[in-house]
Amino acid sequence: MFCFQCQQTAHNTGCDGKVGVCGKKADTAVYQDELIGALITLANAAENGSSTEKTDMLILKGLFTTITNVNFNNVTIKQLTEEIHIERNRINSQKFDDYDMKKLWNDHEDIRSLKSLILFGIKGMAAYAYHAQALGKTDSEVTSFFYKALRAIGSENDPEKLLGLVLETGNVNLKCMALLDAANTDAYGDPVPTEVPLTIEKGPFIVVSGHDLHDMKLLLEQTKDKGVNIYTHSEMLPAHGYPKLKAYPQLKGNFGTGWQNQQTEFHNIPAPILFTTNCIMPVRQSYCDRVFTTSIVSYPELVHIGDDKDFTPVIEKAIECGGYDEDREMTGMNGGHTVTTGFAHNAVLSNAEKIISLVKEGRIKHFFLIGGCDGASPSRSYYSDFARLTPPDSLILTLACGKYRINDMDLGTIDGIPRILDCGQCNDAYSAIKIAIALAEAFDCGVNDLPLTLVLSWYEQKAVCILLTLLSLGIKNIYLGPTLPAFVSKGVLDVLVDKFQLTPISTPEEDIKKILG
Ligand code: SF4
Ligand code: SF3
Repeated sequence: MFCFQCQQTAHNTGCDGKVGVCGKKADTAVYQDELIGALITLANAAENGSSTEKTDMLILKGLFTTITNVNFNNVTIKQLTEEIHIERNRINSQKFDDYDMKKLWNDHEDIRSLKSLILFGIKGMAAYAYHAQALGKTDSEVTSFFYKALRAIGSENDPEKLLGLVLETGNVNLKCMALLDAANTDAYGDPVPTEVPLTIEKGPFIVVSGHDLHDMKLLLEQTKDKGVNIYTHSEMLPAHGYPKLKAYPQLKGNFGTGWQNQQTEFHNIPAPILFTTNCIMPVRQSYCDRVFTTSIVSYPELVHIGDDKDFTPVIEKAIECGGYDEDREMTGMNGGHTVTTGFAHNAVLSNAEKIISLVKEGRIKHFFLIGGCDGASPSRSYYSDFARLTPPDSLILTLACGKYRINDMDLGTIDGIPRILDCGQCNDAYSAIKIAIALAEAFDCGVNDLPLTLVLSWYEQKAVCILLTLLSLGIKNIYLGPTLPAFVSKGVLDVLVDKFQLTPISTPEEDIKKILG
């Protein structure tokens, strides 16, 4: 096998043994490559063929399936590849051979690097497009870009053109995140600041992980008056901020911390867990009978909730497990008992005037965005240490699952505004961007002239598309860690450093000193 698409890749060069660091087996990696190869050919076949919404959907599903920690199931991966072949033959009667991904992995390292940025970027974007589609929103520019990018991965070899496509991936992803933002807020309202308990109340409950708010809504509807409580996990935490989800009294709080801690955190809880997207880790024997998957997530031998979204097996399992006998107090990674969320663009910008005057009065001197993906690497303590070192006259925006390193810290308030503001899921980077642009407009300067520093942690491919979005907006001096992507070659890194001053993190002390001068 060969795979180097995520941050924890072996030796920071690539997983090439019998099993990847994430637990993906060699044969699964091969089937995933074959799936992507089939998608590239499908995109080619669509060029002079008659693609339909079904073709578009297969592209989204195919890309999403190969994101890290989404699908470990050879059977469903092979089924999807077969569906793609059938679709290809349906839309174009010409004979095609699947693209061989080994060509890409063995290509010149700069070409491989640029194409990897595009491929991993569109994988992340496909997940966002899929969630938007679940709520009935599509965008033809976003849809057609998947085809264009896949074709380029198969055949474009001009580094300049590929670099242009790398930035275009970021640009189109901004539209895709805007689409998902519109889908989520149209369906469930604009998030409002919300304090979320970490205590698990006694009685049956279900833990819901992943990003899909539509699945969350359907489960809330199906657990109405059933005496089963719902707790968010990982990237589902921001669900608490949405008025139409918040309205369900059984949505009680959040369970657990970063996704990388799930194997210990799920080990003995008396409740089932539902995965709606990444990040599912290899499921241990001690809790495998309690894990359910839905939509694109797939894991051998687990019960999968199909497209009918009948969550009865999960609800029944919750009742069977029974939950705790007494309320169980839990804490976050820093010992806190609650976390807050819901500071998306609407909530923050409704306080814009106050924030602007606090800046003018010198009471807010700097903004940080500390966020992104979490992960197991011990060096990720950088992000919590960094947050602790930020001065009391600074505000911290955070987002995605990396926030679990900091979101239960009590860093105080500035004139009533909490110093840590959770914008939401990784796709809510859209909110952070909107906030930054609004601040730049208020101060009549560019985003790069604001006293704002982005300190990002990355793990999987959604982080890749978000990074590309930030670069496509011309945002400079981003601090990136815990390591630089293995798929960024020396030559491509030089370009990114030169053009955007992309900076690898060093130590929190040194970086803070450098940032605040
Ligand atoms: Fe390795 Fe990451 Fe690929 Fe898993 S997804 S095989 S950990 S590079
Ligand atoms: Fe997290 Fe997996 Fe990336 Fe949506 S859930 S950010 S790592």
